[in-house]
Amino acid sequence: KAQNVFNDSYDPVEASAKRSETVDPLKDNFSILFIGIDDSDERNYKGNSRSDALMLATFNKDQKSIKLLSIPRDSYVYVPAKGVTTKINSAHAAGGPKATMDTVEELFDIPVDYYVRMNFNAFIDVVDSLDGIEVDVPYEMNEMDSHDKKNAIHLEEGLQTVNGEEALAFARTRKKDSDIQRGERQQEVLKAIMTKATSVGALTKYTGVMEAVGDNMTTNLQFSQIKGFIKYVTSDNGLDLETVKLEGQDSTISGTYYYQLNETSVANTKLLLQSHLNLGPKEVSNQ
Ligand code: C30
Repeated sequence: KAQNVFNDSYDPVEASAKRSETVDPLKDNFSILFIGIDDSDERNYKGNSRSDALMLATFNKDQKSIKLLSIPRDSYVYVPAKGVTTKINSAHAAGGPKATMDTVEELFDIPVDYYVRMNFNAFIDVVDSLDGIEVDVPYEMNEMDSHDKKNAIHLEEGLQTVNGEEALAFARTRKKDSDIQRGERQQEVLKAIMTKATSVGALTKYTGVMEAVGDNMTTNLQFSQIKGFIKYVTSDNGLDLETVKLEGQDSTISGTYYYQLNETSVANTKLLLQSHLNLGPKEVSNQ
């Protein structure tokens, strides 16, 4: 393993097969897959956790822009590590971040260069070390906390700064609407984290954040790369981040619930992401 401030967190994976040259997040366009897993100290699924929050961010260096796509956890897709079409969140249980990255690469035919994976505990630590994030709570809610204690978190409707536990409840709740709206809330959360992390003065907090998360977070990004690209995606006007949505519909196959992605929406998203990464035929190796 390379020398890194993350210590426990740094986990290099094989470079994407869809890249012919090494990517440098300080110079090139690149992508990061954010993986939130349904694991905590209490649950401790020991590697069999599922990726219940899955978001793909693409970064374009010339525009200094970010596109953030939420991929519904029940999406019915081909999972190469299992060799079958099934729920996307099972890829993580089958083969961790690498299997999840491979699945997303297959779905959109783009390279997934990096991942950041965290469980409930790391997520709370990140939000708390940023002194909370601002979100718009759509309705009053009573939700469980990270220890699965029922009704432990109460949030009023409206725009507010929430702490780590509250942000987790906001990112997990779905009973009053659906997993799709939950995915939109997760995009809002990640955008709020990035906004706060790129705000003036936040850089000094990073070391603390990274020490706090320990092995509750794993990533193949180096600390210096995170610090560097956060600066490079931020312009004087702040963060240019557009959220992207995948269309689909509820579907039951052999008695199991899936989210059937709309083919046109997948095709359009593929083109959007490929063009945002400025991929020519040369960079996409297996076409
Ligand atoms: C690198 C940069 C740019 C910056 C540095 C800062 C960093 C490192 C930022 C990264 C931030 C990341 C990685 C964010 C990840 C994305 C987010 C937003 C993650 C959210 C939190 C997280 C870690 C995981 C969330 C997982 C989710 C969405 C759900 C798991 C329901 C069951 C059966 C019931 C159960 C019920 C609820 C809440 N639960 O939670 O409870 O397992 O949800 O829907 O599976 O369960 O249904 O009926 O038993 O009680 O209703 P869950 P479920």
